[in-house]
Amino acid sequence: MSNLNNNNLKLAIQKEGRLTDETLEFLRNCGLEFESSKQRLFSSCRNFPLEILYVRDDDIPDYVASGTVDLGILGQNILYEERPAVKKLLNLRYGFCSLIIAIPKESKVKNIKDLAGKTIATTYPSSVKNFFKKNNIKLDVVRITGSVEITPALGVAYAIADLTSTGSTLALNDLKILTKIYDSESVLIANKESLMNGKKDLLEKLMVRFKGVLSAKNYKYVMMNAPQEILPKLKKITPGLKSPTVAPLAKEGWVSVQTVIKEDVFWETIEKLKQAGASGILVLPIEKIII
Ligand code: PRT
Ligand code: ZN
Repeated sequence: MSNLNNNNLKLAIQKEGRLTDETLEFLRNCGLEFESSKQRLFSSCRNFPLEILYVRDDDIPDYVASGTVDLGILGQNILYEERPAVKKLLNLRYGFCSLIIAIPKESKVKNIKDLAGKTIATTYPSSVKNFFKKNNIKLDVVRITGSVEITPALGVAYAIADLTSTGSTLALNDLKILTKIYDSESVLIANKESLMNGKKDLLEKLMVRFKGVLSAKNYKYVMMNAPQEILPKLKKITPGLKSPTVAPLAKEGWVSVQTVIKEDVFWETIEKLKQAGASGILVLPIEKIII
């Protein structure tokens, strides 16, 4: 790592795993240009003073906490499990999964209380111990590093606590979900010192890019035609981010309106706009929103 420039920001990401592709895509969407290949230990961005280090996800909390790097991207599940002394800056809206407790399909267990005295296998022992402690249930937690889902069939454990996203691994192993411990997604974390010292300005610049791409995901750009007299109604239907741009149309008494709609209320808002009298509605994706 002797080639790293110490004045640059350093970001650790997963070298090869579930979060790698989406993390690289997110960074590129943020306008960062860099080479990435499976052989690399790190790469320098061509257009931003940032070095990207490729490491195992389990090492990211230590690298960030110790200041070896300023920033890291990893699953929130690892933060919940290890509780490193780092600051979470952003949720990145990918890598969604949940830590759940699962039991054999044919099990009669209905409630977590019924697990008292039994054995549960997991890669997340702290999270699991905390969960049962909070619920005042005593049981044995066995730490397993891989293929937790086969432990009930092997007789190693009665139940498991594991991450799941699609649920297909559970189904394949004849397991069913009893309850959820927490939801997780990919997050950006920072070293606490880096937030305060000379790198603060650089970090703020990078955050503008990150937040710009993240907020763009939540909005759509909409263009429509409408009779001028319904403008006040349209403004009420699409409150928010930016006041609408209104331009006259060749057709007498009609205007073109451009505005931004939040993704989570998108379809209901479009319905309301149509009912109010808007027509020719065009929807465009937004690449970035810089506020
Ligand atoms: O080599 P390295 O140590 O870097 O990687 P790793 O093998 O420890 O981690 P990796 O690449 O498997 O996961 C990285 C991160 O992806 C995790 O920390 C989570 O934040 C996130 N993530 C999202 C998941 C899943 N979804 C997921 N489904 N991590 C693991 N799984 C596993 C789960 O453990 C189970 O074995 O996938 C299986 C279940 O998946 P479904 O789709 O069948 O439910
Ligand atoms: Zn790992």
